[in-house]
Amino acid sequence: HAADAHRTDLMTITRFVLNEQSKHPESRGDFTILLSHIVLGCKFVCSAVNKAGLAKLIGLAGETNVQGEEQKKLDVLSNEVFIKALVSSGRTCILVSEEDEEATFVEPSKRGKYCVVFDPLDGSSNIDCGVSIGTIFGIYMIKDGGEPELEDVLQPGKNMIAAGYCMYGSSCTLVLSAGRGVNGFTLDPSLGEFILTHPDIKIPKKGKIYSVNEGNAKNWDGPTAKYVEKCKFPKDGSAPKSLRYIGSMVADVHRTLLYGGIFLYPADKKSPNGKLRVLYEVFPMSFLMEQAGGQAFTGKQRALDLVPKKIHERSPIFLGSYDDVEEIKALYAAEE
Ligand code: AHM
Ligand code: MG
Repeated sequence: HAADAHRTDLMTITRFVLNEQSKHPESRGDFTILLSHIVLGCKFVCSAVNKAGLAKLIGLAGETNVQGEEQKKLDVLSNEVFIKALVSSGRTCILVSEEDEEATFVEPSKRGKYCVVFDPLDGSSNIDCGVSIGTIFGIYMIKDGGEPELEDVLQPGKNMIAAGYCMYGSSCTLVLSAGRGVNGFTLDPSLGEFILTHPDIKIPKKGKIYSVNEGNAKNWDGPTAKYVEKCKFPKDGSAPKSLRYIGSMVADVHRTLLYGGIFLYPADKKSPNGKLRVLYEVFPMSFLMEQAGGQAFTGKQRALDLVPKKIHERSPIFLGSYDDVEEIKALYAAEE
């Protein structure tokens, strides 16, 4: 009976990815191994995030940890865990992390063919008040042959072979695309396994929510200002949109993916390239949006067509439901 099968025939993320990979005879399980190391990093961060408040209480009670050193900050700790997990997978050659100025080139004996770009703990302003935060990652394949070079990670987002995020929220949710749709998995803490809970996610064609830091409105450009005005005072007889803004990209994008609508971090006079980073924020989320049937636009072009020149480059971004992004594209087209 279907419900029983559901409870006893568990589709873990590893099983899911193995199934997918088995459709490709050339695959040797490398991607599955890489992913299991990313998943390990996510589980570690999830457990650290859940204990963060507690650790502080222990600190206040006057205790120090074993080495007597100060608690490492959660974002620094998360970065170390991901770097070590990725290097030890033996499947990576270049790592780019938001936390590290320079890219990490994996030593030859531990090298594999994948390049991983990631933000180990995004939304750090939300850590101390217990609001959702997340990890974002994107995966490229090294270009043919030769030594790994920075060029290998300065590829347009459309060349990514996979992307995803893990949200540390009321539950721990991992959303992944390897280029054949988007699937969501929820961590079952009693099993320590991510179980498929959101198969084949499709974003609604149009949404009722817009998500932006309106505190920057004074410095917006024309099309962004016009768009947000339209959300609040629609002239076509439709209902105004609701505003939701968490200030954690993973949480804002996750809601947008499931409920529809638009998330924007536009350019403004103070930050002409917006705030979010191309490689490990804009690209992975744009990849997921397109795979779910939505769109991602920079104000000038399709986000995944962008070719980054520097690893920590930023770009404005508008992403979400297909029809909602069409509207902002039309406003930018009208400017030209
Ligand atoms: P961070 O990498 O320093 O955490 O900044 C990225 C975060 C995103 O999660 C979020 O979308 C954005 O910054 C919010 O920025 P703002 O506080 O300017 O609205
Ligand atoms: Mg970030």
